[in-house]
Amino acid sequence: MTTPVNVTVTGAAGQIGYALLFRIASGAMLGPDTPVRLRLLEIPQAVKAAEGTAMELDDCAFPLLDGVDIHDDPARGFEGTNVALLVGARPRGPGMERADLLEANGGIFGPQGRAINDHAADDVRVLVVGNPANTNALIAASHAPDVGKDRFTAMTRLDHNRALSQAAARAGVPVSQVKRLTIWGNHSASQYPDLFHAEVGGRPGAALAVDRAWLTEDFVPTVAKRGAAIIDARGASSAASAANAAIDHVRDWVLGTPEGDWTSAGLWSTGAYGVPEGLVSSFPVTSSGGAWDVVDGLEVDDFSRARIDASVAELVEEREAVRALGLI
Ligand code: NAX
Repeated sequence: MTTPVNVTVTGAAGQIGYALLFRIASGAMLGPDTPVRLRLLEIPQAVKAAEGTAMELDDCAFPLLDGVDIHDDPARGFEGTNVALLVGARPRGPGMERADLLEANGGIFGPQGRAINDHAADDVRVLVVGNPANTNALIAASHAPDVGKDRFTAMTRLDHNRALSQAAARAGVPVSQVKRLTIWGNHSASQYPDLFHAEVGGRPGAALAVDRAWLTEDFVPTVAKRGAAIIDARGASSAASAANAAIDHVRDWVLGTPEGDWTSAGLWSTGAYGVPEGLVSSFPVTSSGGAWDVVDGLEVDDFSRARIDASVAELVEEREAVRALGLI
């Protein structure tokens, strides 16, 4: 049997963790030939609940699952980690200011970045799911000076999948016929889902975008505010769809994106499309050979430019705020 891949999941006892772990252990993330060893990282109060989840993992008798360890110490939780899914985060409580939220999360993602730097495997790949995901990824990467910045990513795949589904419904085609959509910017309400380079049911996405009222009053806000709509309907935030998006993100990163298509991921900017260097922003991306590449050469018209710039401006503001708090 090949050596198992070490996968660390933080916030493993939470609702996304519960939707994620069983799929990783079944082989949905790294493929049917790759055994996995799971490391669940939780806060001490949630370790017992994580133990319950580990018992259920045992009870599934997954042939690919080499073992499950539970930790409340990041140094141990990231020991030898090849894939780190940073899901656990501090939610915004009642009356909490944005600076308090950023500070609380800095207290989580700074030490986790440091622990990844010191203890993870050389080929570590990090996906930050916990919100504010882009800025949490920036904080973690900033505390891991020995790890390449391209190893830290933030999840915008759920937004991407939501946009695929909305575009397919509008055009009346199966979701598999929507390609080359892009989420730009921040995983927040300011994100910009871009149809202009997409192909929808064999036709240019621009043909759908011709209906500007639909584009600006329906498509863009429906995708950007979908998280709130789910909370409204379900009484709880997206969990299974978020776990599914995390699986999609890591699978594509490791195994590659399909020929002729691309996806979206929050990456450390090297300045592409005018996004300032050192922000973790969502881009159109392909993956091959285990590395992401930003799709280059796309023409960005004034309509898209204004929306990308607005979301990037929010990321700049978040970076300034965490800088002022001494978190990066
Ligand atoms: P839950 O509150 O159900 O679970 C969070 C878990 O994290 C808890 O078990 C908690 O004990 C644990 N945790 C807290 N601090 C920790 C630490 N320092 N180390 C390890 N574990 C820690 O939240 P859940 O619904 O699972 O959501 C998790 C995060 O995903 C939230 O920040 C949420 O906002 C974010 N989301 C991000 C999405 C994205 O597209 N990027 C979409 C879904 C989701 O909203």
